[in-house]
Formats: sequence, structure tokens, C-alpha cells
Amino acid sequence: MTQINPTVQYREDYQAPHYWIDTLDLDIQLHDSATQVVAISRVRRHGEHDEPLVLDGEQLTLLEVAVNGVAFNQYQQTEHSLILSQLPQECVLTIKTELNPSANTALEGLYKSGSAFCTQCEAQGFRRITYYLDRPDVLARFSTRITADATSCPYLLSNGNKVDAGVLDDGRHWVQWQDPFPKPAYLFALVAGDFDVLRDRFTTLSGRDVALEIFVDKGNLHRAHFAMQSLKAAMAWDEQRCQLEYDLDIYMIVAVDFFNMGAMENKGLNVFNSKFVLADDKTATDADYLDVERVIGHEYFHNWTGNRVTCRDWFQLSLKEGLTVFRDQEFSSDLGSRSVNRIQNVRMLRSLQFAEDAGPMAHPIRPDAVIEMNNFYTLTVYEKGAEVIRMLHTLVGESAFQRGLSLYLQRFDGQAATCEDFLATMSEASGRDLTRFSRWYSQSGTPVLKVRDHYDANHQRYSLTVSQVTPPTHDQSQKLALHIPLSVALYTEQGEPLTLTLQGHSVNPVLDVIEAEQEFIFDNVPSQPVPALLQSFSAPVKLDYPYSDQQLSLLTMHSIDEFVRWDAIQTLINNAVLANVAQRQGGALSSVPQSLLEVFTSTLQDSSLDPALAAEMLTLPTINSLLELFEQVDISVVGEAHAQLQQELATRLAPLWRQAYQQNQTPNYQVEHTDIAKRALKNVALGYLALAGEETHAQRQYQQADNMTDTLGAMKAAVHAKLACAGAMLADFEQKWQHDGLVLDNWFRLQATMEDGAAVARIDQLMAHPTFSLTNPNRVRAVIGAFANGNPLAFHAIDGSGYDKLVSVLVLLNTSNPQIAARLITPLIQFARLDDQRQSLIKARLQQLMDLPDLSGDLYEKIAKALA
Ligand code: B3K
Ligand code: ZN
Repeated sequence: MTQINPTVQYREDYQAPHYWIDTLDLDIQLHDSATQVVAISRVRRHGEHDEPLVLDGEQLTLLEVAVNGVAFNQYQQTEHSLILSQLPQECVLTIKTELNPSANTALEGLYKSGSAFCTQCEAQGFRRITYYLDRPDVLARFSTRITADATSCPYLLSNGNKVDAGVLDDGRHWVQWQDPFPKPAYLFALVAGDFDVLRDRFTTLSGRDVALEIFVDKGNLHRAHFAMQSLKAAMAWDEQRCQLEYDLDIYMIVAVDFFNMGAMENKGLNVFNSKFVLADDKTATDADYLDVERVIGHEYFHNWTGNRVTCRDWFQLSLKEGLTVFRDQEFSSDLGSRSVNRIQNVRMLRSLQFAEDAGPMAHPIRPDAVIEMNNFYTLTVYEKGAEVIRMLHTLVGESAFQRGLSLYLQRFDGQAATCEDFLATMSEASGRDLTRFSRWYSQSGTPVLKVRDHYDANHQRYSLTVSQVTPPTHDQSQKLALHIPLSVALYTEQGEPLTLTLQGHSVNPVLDVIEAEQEFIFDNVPSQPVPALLQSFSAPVKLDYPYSDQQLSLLTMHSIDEFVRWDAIQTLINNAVLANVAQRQGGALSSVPQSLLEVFTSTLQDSSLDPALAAEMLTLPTINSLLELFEQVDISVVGEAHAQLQQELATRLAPLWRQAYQQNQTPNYQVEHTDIAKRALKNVALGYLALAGEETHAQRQYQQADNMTDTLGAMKAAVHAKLACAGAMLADFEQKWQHDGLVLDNWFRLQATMEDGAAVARIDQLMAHPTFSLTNPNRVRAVIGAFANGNPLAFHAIDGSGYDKLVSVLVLLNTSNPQIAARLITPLIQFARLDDQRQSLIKARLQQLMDLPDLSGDLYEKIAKALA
């Protein structure tokens, strides 16, 4: 039986707090296992009532309580709260508590990352530091005094500005910080430790001189330069594109090795997973560099969208996350290739967010009911949330969008806002009615947009009939029509674009689909056109239009919108996989269709194409995303079809892969977009060459590489094609990088995704490696996460051994780090597309977890939904 008694919170039950806290002065005496915290707050009753003050607190030892300086005993303690009764209208409340950072393996609240102290408070970690109103609508001015051992912790950091410091005679020292901006507790941060510091400065548009400091582990200073460059680029971008300036005199970033997610936007003191800070040519791939740029940008952009204006309650999370992801996507697109960024985001959405929408955790971007808030930092809230903002941007245009954003930030500055507040401001600034659009916030699921067309040659008229259906999801059975921007273009059969007109007027290429079914008519269409639908992926929907191979080939070559070119190839590939699976199920084997060979050939021969775009066009969808094409399917058959397609493309186009490989060499490594693009295409070509059995290219590239992108490109190609040289490469790589966890994660990941009968045994070996530790989330993700998500054929082995492996790890993480456990369980609960046999294997394992005596709320919420 499960011990937990999970409580569900509902969005509709929101109530303003009974008390406000205007200031909080923290005095923190850091000790490894007995840290003492004195929290002095000014508390003010909100309205007339006799309700007690209920403070949140977890895993704290209460030492003292005083009101206005006098010891106070009108309180009650529960496992999760401190309840104070009969407080005066206004008072100064002093609470002294003790906690144990060394024992904190959940990495929430105050914990040790190696020898440094650090904090993670979002969403509800502050209650593990002191008793407090730990909710985002309570904003206070914080001051923080930190005292610690001067030798082990020369740097003592917190939010805001450093206002005082001193040395004590017992070998300890202290620093006092003051944050002038009122903030909710989730934005609090503290770091104490010894670091190397990279320093720089930035002058804002209005002339404010800002000190920039990046703190990294000793010896890693040379790996922080790219992060600093990205930070300055982000600051400049926000000024140029959004007229937003930084507001404090200092901006600090600390890189730590033990971190549950990517990074955290604490006011003035971001704490980062070192994976998103450290980068140099020898250790980081091109993709790693771009991730650093993106995450540094994301956290910086939160300073306005998240910190200056925060969320009223956690159900509104997408208010800050969807908007900030949109902002980081725009930042990456303005700095690099817009089309490639768009394609990569769509790939992620289709392979992961669509699966979330189709699974037991389906929820709207603004959820209605939550047990464990950490379970809702999802692809839906973040990525689909960003798509919703992007649709808004498409509907109102850049200038109205920027006006709306400014108005929203001015109006709600220093406050906690809601998604409705944001939409109302956007509507006011743009003059658009967003009533129907607002349903995107309350409805879950992936809409299917069905488009059928008719060409009337007599009247030279072309009509599109568009209908929308959102299939029912686990959380909602009834669905309403949404406001969907559908961006279209028409091409002649020669590939010439046509101007869209109706009755002599040109028609906006973004059609407003608002009804369940609608017709759009264009005139002056000289011949049957080929429609390019959903340009730039104008809405997060599944498109249903009966494209012929011929139409798809035409779009691949002629569409002005590059996303459509890529998507047309994806559809050709999907069709080939569908046909192949159907024939396998019927016993026969089909080979790769001629149309697909032809578009691959023309893509490889098109020298005007951006190589990064070509690389995307020539990369097959993952097996997991192909599952979305089926209602239910035997995943091993999809795997066979995928492998056959890849193998045939490799062998039949070998001379072209060789040519692409040779033409895209980049001597002298530079992190520069044209070079990144060439390396991307070169390494895609290398992967196919390896599959075609050519060993020399991979071998030579591995030996001669002067950068991690090429080293890994070669090793991946060799390992996935099972070339004889793969073993030696893996051994060499391990020997070279065994002391660097972040680099070795690539080695872990690659081996965890090797598909063969030995996969589970290999996971055991990797977990026994001296560098592996279940306490470090990066290592766990690199081995267990990569196996469960990136090795679907082994994970879904029909003997259940893959499921057993994951479950055995979840049992351990359930107690040590429930947040990570709940992240890792995702592939086990998304079983809807799998065959009945696998579904029942999975359900038995989920039941086994459900029966754990100490099951965490994090896992309970997901398993209960999956079994319901
Ligand atoms: N806001 C944090 C995420 C916190 C996750 C808490 N489980 C990072 C970000 O989105 O920028
Ligand atoms: Zn964020």
C-alpha cells in the first residue's frame, strides 16, 4: 500500500493569500550538516479575518519563534507547515530553523554540489530553507546575510547587490546582500564555495554599467568564455528587439555539476547546470555551443518575463515559460538560421510534445489540476506554450506584438500576473479579438487539421476546405474549435509561386481558421495549384492533406518556405515507412521508393542549399516520432522498416554521400554558422557512409579531429553502423576523458543507445563505471534517460528486460531524487501506441511501482494517471 496521501490542487480554487510579507531578512550560518537560518519578516494581514498564518515548511527543525521580538508559542506544527494564530494586524516575525544540506539528495532547497553550497527554489524549494509563504504571488524585498568558513567558501553569493562584508575571528566570514526588487521566494538563491571567476562588463542602452561574473569550478575558466559572449549577446538582443534593459549593477552565473534541470533564473544570480555553461573546442560539440547560447539567453530573458513580472500561481507557469521559450527561440533564430531552428523545434514538438498530449499526462498549457508542481515543467507548458505565443505573434504581427509585450511589462511590473492578463494586453495593443484564441490555454491535445481542395478550371477558382478536430485526451473528452493560423502558399505545377487573390484583392497568406469547418476561396488561379500548407509550422497541429509524391517532390524543390521543403521530405519518408510496415505485416518487403531517392539526390546535388538545412532534410525521423503515425503498432516492425530505409539510402546513394562528405570539410575549427552547417552535413553523410560499410572516413576523422563535433561524429557513425573500429574508438575516448563527467556523458549516451541483444547488460556495466553516480542527474540522464528514450528497440524488448532495468533505477531514485525519477518514467507511461503485449508488460511494472511503501507524490501522480 502506498503511504502517501496526495492532495490535488485545482486552478479554480485560487485564493489570494491571507497575509502579505513585505520584507524578509535572512541570516544564514552555513554548515555542511547543520545550517541555521534566522528569517525575520514583516507580516501584514490581508483584509479583515481571523485566519491563522499558515507557513510552508519541509524537512526543517524548528528552533525558535518570536513575534515583535518576544518569544511566541501560539503555533502548531504539521509535517508540511507551521500554523501561527492570533497574530497582530502587522508584526515582525522571527523564525529560527536548522537543516541538513549534506543529506539533501533531492537537490531542492539548499544542498551541496561537490564542495559548494547552492540552492534551487522553483517551484517549492524555498520551504526547505525556512518556513515561509512559499507561493509566487507573495513578493517581498529580500536581504541575505551569509556566514561560512572562509577557506572552503571564499565566495558567498545571493541576489541583488553586495552591501557589506566582514571577517570573523573563528575562520569564518560573512557577506550581506540586498535585492532592491520585490520577488517571490522561488527566485531566491544562495551560493557559497570556491570558484574561478570570469569577469566582464556590459553597458546598457541607457548607460548603466553592469558587472558580469561567471563562477566555474577551479581550472575551468577557459571554458566560460563562450557563455560570457552569449550573455552579452542576449543582453544586446533584448535591448534591440524588445527594448528591454537589465536593471541591477551585477549579473552573476554559477555553474554547478549537480542540478536537476538546465538552469534557474534567480534574480541577479542564475544557477546553471555546468553542461550549459562550460564549452571549449576540445570538449563541446557545435550543438553544445548552441545549447549554451540558448539557455544563457533563456535565463537572461526571464529577468523581464518571469522576474519583473511573475506568475500569480503555478498554474500560470506558461505565462513566463512559454513566453520566455519563444524569446529564446527568436534569439537563436536571429543569431543563426531561422529555418534550421524552426525545424529542430518542430522535430522536438512532434516527437515529444505530441506524445505527451496523446498520453496520460495530457494537460493544457495552463493546467487545471496538479499534485506535484515539478511534474508540470513539461514540453506542453514550455514548447507548446511557446507555439501559442508564436501563433499570437503570427496573428498580430511583430510591431503589435512588441507593443503588447511592452504594455504587459509596464502594467504588471513588480506584480504576479495571469495568462488572461497577458492576453488582454495583447488584445488591447493589437485590436484583435482573442476570445477564441484563448482556448489554446484551456484545451489539451493536438488538433488535426484536415484540408481538402477543389480546382474549378472554368472559373479559375481554387478552394480549400479546412476542418479541425481535436481528439479526446486523458484529461478532457470534449473539445472545442480553436483559432488556428494556417499559413498557405500556392505553386504552379512548374513550381512558380502564385499570388493569393480574391475578387481582385490580395489575400493574407495566414488564414484564420476559427470554425470546425471553413472554406477559403482564391480566384485568378490559372491551373490546378500545389498548396504549401502550414508554412513555418504556423500552428502546433497535425496536418491531414492527401499529398501525392509528385506534389511533395515539387514542394521539396520549390517552396520558398524552407520549413515546407523539409516537411515535404519528412512526409515522403513517413509514407515510405508506412508502406514498408504494411508490407512487412503482410510478409513482403518493399524497398525505398523512387521519389524518395530522387529528392535525396536532388537535395545532395543542390549547391545553393544551406548545408545545415540539407542536413536536416536528409535526417530520418526517430523511431519514437514514427510511432505517432500509428494508432497501435509493434515497435520492432517500425524499427526494422526504419533500419531498412536508412540502409538502402546509405548504399544506393553512396557516391553522393562521399561527395557531400568531401565537399563539406572545415579546416581550423570555428564556432561560426557556415562552418557549423558544413559539419552538420558532413557528419550526416559520414553516418550514411558508415552504414554503407565504409570504415576509412570515420577512422580517419576520429584520428584527425581537432574538435568534439568531429570526434563524436566519427564515433557515433562507427558505433551505430557497428564498424569494426568502433570498439577501439570507445576505449580511446574513455581513456582520454574519464576525468571529465560532462564529456564522458557523450560516451555514456552513445553506448546506452546501442541497439543489440546486449543493451541491458551494457547499461549495468555503464552504471558500474567509476564516473557514474546515481546522485548526479547528468550521469543518470546520460545512461538511463538515453536508454529509455533514445534506444526504443532495446527499451521495448519483448522480454520486458528494458522495463525492468528502468524500474530498478526508479525504485532507488524514488527516495533519493523523486523529481528525476518522475522525469525518467515518461517513456514507461506513454504506452498508448504500443501493441497489447507490451502494454500489459508495462502495466504490471507500473503496478509494482505503485505498491512501493514510500512512493513519492511525483511518481504517484504519473503512475496513477497511466493506470487509470
Ligand atoms: N524556471 C526554471 C525551471 C525550474 C524547474 C523546477 N522544477 C528554469 C527555466 O525554465 O528557465
Ligand atoms: Zn524558463
